[in-house]
Amino acid sequence: ESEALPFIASKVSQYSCQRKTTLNNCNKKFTDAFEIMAENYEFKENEIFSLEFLRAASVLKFLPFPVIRMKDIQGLPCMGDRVKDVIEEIIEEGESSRAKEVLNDERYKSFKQFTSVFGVGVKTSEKWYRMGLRTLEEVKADKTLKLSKMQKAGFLYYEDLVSCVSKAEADAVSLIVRNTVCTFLPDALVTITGGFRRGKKTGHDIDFLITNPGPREDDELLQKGLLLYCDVIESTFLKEQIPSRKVDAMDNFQKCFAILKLCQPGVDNSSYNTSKNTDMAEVKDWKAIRVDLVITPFEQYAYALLGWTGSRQFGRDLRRYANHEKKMILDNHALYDREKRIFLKAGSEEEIFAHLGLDYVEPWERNA
Ligand code: TTP
Ligand code: MN
Ligand code: MN
Ligand code: MN
Repeated sequence: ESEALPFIASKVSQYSCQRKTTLNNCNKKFTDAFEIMAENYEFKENEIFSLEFLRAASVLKFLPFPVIRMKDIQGLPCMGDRVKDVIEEIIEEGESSRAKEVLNDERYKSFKQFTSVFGVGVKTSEKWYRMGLRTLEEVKADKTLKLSKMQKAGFLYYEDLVSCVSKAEADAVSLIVRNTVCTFLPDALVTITGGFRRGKKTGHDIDFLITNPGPREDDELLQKGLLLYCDVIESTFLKEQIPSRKVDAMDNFQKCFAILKLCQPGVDNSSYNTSKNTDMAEVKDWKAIRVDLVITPFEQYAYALLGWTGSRQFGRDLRRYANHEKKMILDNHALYDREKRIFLKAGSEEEIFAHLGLDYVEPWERNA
């Protein structure tokens, strides 16, 4: 079927859940700069400015043509003055001096390094930066620092974890997770979510959603011997709990931010064998891989699937749309109608979009 409608800028919704955003981004030059700006504001805990650039990036990712003059963005939503300044500079100079300044900024560079470690967020980075630490080498050398269990694992497997996860590795891990889950719960449903479900070819981790139809017997599922590191967070969800209205709502599922040991001599691990390991007798034939495992009750599966598929921006806009346009509250567990004061049940993502009065958006069109 052909959907070649003429493009009308003023008809573009400000909500990415009303747009179809594939991975074909013809404005990468702009969106890369916006994402650097947004990240810098995130490091400064300026959520408003950060979201402004993330929303603008999301709009340009959706545009079916590359922006070449200012006229091209006329009428588009989310194009504030700060955003326009960056666009104008890139059109005129080929690059943004503001984004370049950020990339050369000492604080940004340190935060970028610190947050690349599993278990280190903005708060920890801030603490280390205030102590005068600037590089990961300096952090590692500082024996007075008390690292969390998660951060210790992050440093231990650092090289593996910063290298991207490939689709082939995701498929291999998927087999392992499925087989293991199956020995505990033969009827369980295991689904890859996150970036890989949206069609991405690489990721920083692999996200899994696990649900078991019927009675709940999944309590011991996450203690299963194949994990190098596993921090199990017990479910804190209370029945009939009103969804959270926060922009970046965390959920209360039992989950596990894990590191899995993928033993696979077939997988390309040339990067390990080239460096310092060459003269050692043993060649590393495994790779540490970040895996998020989320266990959901069967009734909440559709909501969890929608939330964990992302993208992050798509999820933010779904919740913002529900809240501001429909007087409903959406999170990874449920959808609550504030006016009718009822929970809206859903057995599939399609039903959730229908509850919200939205056209269905396929996972590969949620790369907002
Ligand atoms: P991520 O795994 O962080 O992101 P991604 O899979 O889109 O991309 P990457 O390749 O970098 O891994 O998160 C996946 C989705 O899960 C994201 O849309 C946000 C959602 N999520 C929650 O809903 N709750 C949580 O607690 C976390 C950590 C993520
Ligand atoms: Mn992911
Ligand atoms: Mn990520
Ligand atoms: Mn994840």
